[in-house]
Amino acid sequence: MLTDKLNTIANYDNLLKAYTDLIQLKNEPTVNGNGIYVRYKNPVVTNKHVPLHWRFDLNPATNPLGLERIGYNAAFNAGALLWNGKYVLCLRVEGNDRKSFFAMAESPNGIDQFEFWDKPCVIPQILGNPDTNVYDMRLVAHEDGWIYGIFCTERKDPNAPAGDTSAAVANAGIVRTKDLIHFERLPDLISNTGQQRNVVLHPEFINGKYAIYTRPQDGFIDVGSGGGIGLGYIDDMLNPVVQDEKIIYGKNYHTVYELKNGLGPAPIKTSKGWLHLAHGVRNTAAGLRYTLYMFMTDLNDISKVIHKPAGHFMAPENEERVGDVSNVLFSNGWITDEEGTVYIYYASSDTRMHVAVSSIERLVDYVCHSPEDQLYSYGSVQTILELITKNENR
Ligand code: M1P
Repeated sequence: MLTDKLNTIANYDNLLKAYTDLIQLKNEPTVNGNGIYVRYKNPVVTNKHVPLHWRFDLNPATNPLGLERIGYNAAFNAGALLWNGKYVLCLRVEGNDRKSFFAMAESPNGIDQFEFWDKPCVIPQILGNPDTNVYDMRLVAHEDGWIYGIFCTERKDPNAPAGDTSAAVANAGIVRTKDLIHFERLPDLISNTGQQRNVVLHPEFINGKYAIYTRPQDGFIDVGSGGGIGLGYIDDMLNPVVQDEKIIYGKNYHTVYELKNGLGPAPIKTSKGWLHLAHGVRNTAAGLRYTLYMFMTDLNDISKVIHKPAGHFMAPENEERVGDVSNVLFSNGWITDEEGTVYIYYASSDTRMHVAVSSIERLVDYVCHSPEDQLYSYGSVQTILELITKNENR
């Protein structure tokens, strides 16, 4: 049979060549007129980057037809860290079985040649309360000396009515590590709200406490009366009770974060303030639309938003618009290096990872000098007229 010929284990040589070619593929910047960032052409990690030894039984005796034994649907929503001189992503890899898990991939330059480490991450389980699904890791090198990983842990809703096999509860799972290989599981976040997603640890102590950004929500998808980006404080990460949780950046009518929002990676400290990247969600006739937006908080009061440019910073473009959950950009990882270059890792449509490159200087300029949303069309026109007048008088 033709299929037998195609699927023999000899086919492995072809697969290996395709895989090696993919890993070695050079990336290149695309042309972008906004001056704020440059997108790179190729996705940096996809499900095709998953190593062959995670997919195939390579023993011809037990896999004479050379069939793929485990399939992978997507690789997206990665946390990021500069680690031992390498650009490391902690990816959400989703198997064909729909379960997500974490796996590290590293690149020598941050823009291409990302290769998965030999094995996926093993996240210890909480006794008697296993995670059904885990995703969206935020990696933070905290000033206490640990690297924390905060991720979403999802479990079936124990109060779901009989026959409802979809209702779930989301909360923040927490691990810490010194080497990105061995993880210590800490208790899940303890907060007053029903559910939490998009929880991020601030990298520095604030008045001797851990500061944590939250996203309280009433339901699994709908934030309901909750929502917004919250900020609270934790005394001890071994007993992570959130105190004084307050919304610092709420959802707002007729903005790109009208329906819900959530913080992306941990903020970057600059001389002007803390730079934040977040996602905002609005509803459309075609479903939810996720875009990325930025804001800045005060160096002396991290609960105070001091700059918030109007609208999205990045929105899905071209192929980015299509995937498992279309019309979505999501980011939970960025890296800044000693030169002040910023590598913004973002996923498109819950399917693949990309990179856009900017600098602290450009991002601070963008956040501090782009006009704010006036929240009505007349106000937008006034903002445009101000710029036109300024240009006429220059
Ligand atoms: O499908 C889009 C995103 O939806 C969720 O994000 P949020 O809680 O802000 O709606 C997450 O499941 C995220 O992983 C996903 O990319």
